[in-house]
Amino acid sequence: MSGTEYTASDLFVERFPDQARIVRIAFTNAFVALGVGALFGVLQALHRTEILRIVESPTYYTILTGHGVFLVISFTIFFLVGLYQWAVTDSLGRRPVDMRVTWTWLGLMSVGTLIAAIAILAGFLDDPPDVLGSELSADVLFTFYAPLQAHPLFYVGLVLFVVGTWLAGFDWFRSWWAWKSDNPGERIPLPTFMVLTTMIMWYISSIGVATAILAFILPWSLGITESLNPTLTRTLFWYFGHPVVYFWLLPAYLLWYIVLPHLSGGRLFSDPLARVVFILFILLSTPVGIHHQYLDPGISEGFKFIVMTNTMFLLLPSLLTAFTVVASMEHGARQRGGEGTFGWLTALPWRDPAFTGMALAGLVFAFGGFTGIVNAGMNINYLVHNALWVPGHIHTQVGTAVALTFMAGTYWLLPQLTGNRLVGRSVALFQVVLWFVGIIFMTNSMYRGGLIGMPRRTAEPQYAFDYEIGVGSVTELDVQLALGGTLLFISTLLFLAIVLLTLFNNDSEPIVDGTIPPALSGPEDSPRILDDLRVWVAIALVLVIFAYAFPLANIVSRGGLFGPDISPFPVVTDLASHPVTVDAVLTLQHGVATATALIT
Ligand code: HEM
Ligand SMILES: [Cu+2]
Repeated sequence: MSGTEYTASDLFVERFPDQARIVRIAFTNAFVALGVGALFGVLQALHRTEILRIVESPTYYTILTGHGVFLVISFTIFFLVGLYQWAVTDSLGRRPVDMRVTWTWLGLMSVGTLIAAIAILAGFLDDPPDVLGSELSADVLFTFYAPLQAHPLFYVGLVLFVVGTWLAGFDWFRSWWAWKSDNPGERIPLPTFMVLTTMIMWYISSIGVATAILAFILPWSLGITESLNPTLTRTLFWYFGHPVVYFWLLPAYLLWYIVLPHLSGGRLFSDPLARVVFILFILLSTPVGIHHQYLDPGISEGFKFIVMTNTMFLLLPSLLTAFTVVASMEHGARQRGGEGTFGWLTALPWRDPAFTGMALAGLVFAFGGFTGIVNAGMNINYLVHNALWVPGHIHTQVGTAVALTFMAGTYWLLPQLTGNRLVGRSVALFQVVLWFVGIIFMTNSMYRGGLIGMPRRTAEPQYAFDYEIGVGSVTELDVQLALGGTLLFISTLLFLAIVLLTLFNNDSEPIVDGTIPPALSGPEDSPRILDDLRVWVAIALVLVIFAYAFPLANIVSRGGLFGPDISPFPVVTDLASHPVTVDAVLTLQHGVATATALIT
């Protein structure tokens, strides 16, 4: 792999001190968000289960908004920009063209986060201050679409943050262009290839949320426009809301493809396959967002059905990844003397927290994948929609596959970014295993609770419901949820403590091998067209137009660009004047009764 012609003792921080500083700052922001998010997480777990309630139930929404936004926007994306800055610099072996650009995007993202965080945290005040003519508040959850409305500053913060990420992508493209003119005809080094393809996907998808905010939600929250079309903003949100999950996931993929094989003692199985996977994400991740709207009125079933089919194709890159990464691990284990059909598993470096964390994260990812298939199916989605099952799925995916991989990756990267030895390797090993155990308890409870109809996003899930449970009891589920959440919180604290102590451990010598061995099957084995990014952008845009032109045209023709005014509560349907609706309801009731009769 070009750009990596240095020996293991040449630490990243020694070769690129300024870039190491950028990565450290980005990681610090990420970890502060992780800490606050985890605290809010455990508060939710204990509140919902009525084990410990330190806030009033209405404040639950402030906590839930903070939990979602700090974790899935600040933690993941700050980690991403840090990791990608490292990956580009390391694999191209060069500094950014202009460091002022680098500092600018880091600054924009940090200021944006701060502004949005202030708007959210104001929710804890009894009497939030008036700013710019309206009360500071942002209890809108991380899916911040209408009819929920936040203070304008919340959206301004988000916009600054996203513009920061766009500029970061530009910075990395610029590094690559500069490298390309020095190395004409060479293949893009794999880590940089992953960064560039991720950013292309991000540009294509984040334009949706930018449009939703700038054209509709922000003017509406500022009082410039009277109303908006909620279906339109929801659809624009989910246009970005599905690909954003791959924005969280692809840095984890980068670590699985680049670092995990090396930690296993071997080499990546196939560089071309990794390239194909990242290109598949450019093509497939955006045209599927409507699968979050199966239950939304105003989008016809036909479009939903097409989207369901597209979604199933997304299994392909994940299955390819599972195959390649496991094959690379097996190769590594056999290099270390592992034998037999399964015996090689014991030859893996299970005492290395970086390895074990990533391997366990990958294992949990498989469960996330299976439950994702359930969510994606139009019919079974109706069963789990808005039930606790969904956070169960979320915590196996971004909450573990991503978060645990990031923590494990940090254990490998931190010594190279600081020049300090990792403090407490065995505590780190315990920490990643504790996360794994915690997530099993918490998501087991969430999945099962969801199946018996426990709602998500509520402080009072027990309110007026009697859950019919086949196995175990509701109390047992509650205990598991609270126990799992507490273990996760302790695990987070341990992680943060290890990171902090390592930062201050500066009279030590790091023991870490930062070189990345070339893949068994290198880029020369793949067609050059894979590196022609313009081709993939063009195809991706065509697919997006196919998937969205008709539904969007439909939504706008019915609800108008700025919509009918929305008055969310209470929604009154005058049944008498809608005989068709009455018919539909009666038919539905009849259908349900028949189905129940058939089952029982
Ligand atoms: C200390 C660890 C954590 C605990 C105890 C925890 C707990 C919870 C609980 C109990 C809920 C359900 C709230 C409800 O629907 O009423 C929830 C929701 C959620 N969690 Fe976590 N969580 C943790 C870590 C994470 C991480 C690391 C991520 C992502 C990186 C994450 C992302 C989310 C998201 C996106 C939701 C849904 C928010 C919404 O519905 O708006 N959580 N969490
Ligand atoms: Cu999705």
